[in-house]
Amino acid sequence: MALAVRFHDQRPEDAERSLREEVLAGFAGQPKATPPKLFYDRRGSELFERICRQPEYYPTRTEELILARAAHDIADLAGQDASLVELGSGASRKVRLLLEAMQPASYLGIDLSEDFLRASTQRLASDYPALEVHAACADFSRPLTLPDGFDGAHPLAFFPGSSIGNFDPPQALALLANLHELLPEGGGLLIGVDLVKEREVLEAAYNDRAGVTAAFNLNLLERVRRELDSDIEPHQFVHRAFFNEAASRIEMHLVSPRAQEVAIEGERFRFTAGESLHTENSYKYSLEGFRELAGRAGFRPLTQWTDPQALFSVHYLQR
Ligand code: AVI
Repeated sequence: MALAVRFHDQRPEDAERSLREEVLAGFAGQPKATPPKLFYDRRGSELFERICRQPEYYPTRTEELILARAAHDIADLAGQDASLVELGSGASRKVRLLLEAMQPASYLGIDLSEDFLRASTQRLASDYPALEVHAACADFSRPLTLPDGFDGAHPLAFFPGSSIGNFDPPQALALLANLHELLPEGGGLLIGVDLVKEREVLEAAYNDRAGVTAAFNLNLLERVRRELDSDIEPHQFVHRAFFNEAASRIEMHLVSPRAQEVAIEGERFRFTAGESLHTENSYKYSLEGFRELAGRAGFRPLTQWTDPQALFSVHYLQR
């Protein structure tokens, strides 16, 4: 019989700007842009899971392959008494690879989405009855503290999926510095980072043939229509994703092919023909570029693993 999940509420006071505030500010901006976290309502999270299974979207399966091969080396680096702290998720096969190799006594999942966090940690608790499972509802891009028991025993923080890529470089540096602050001396950060590669491979990953990434992008406008008072017509916009080489990032946009005006919560926004709403950046790093960023945040890059085609990387950074 699994122990109950121990729940820690560390939500910041001003928790989240509402969808309404984010959307109104984003559509009023010049250029128009919204933060990628707005993708992830229930439908958006389901579409993201489907993106991860598309043949063109190499990051998920490649990171899994790397972790499957490196799991025992990772367990050795983390040491016998390591605990595991996962930033986000808890639902993936990836964390199970680590739990099985490391056999930690305790696991802590940190996520801002309470429903998701409760469901995923509960599943881990029933699948690993010997594991002490904790869940912290918190925003790990803000300062936070580890619950008792995690600060002493050399925690290994796990931040998979190249989620770091959705932060602009200054924000990515601040996030890494925050994680450095969170970990005690001797703790580690295991982080998945997508790599720069040929444009064709990158662009195909964000323009899958089944149209799942397009549906994921357009779901943002469906959300605006469902959850806010708006006459916006998602089918009047088209998905566009391309590699901006100078900035080393995939950009996702929703383009208005024609001039149009939309109303949201009583405000009107005009799109000229060809104008877009910029919905996401996904930064791609070189191995050296990422190590340098980690070093600036105070980490010591110990080792990193890639797949044979060098599509993706997993870095072990030491506090
Ligand atoms: C979650 N994040 C790392 C994904 C990425 O690749 O930037 C989100 C995504 N956007 C489109 N496809 C996947």
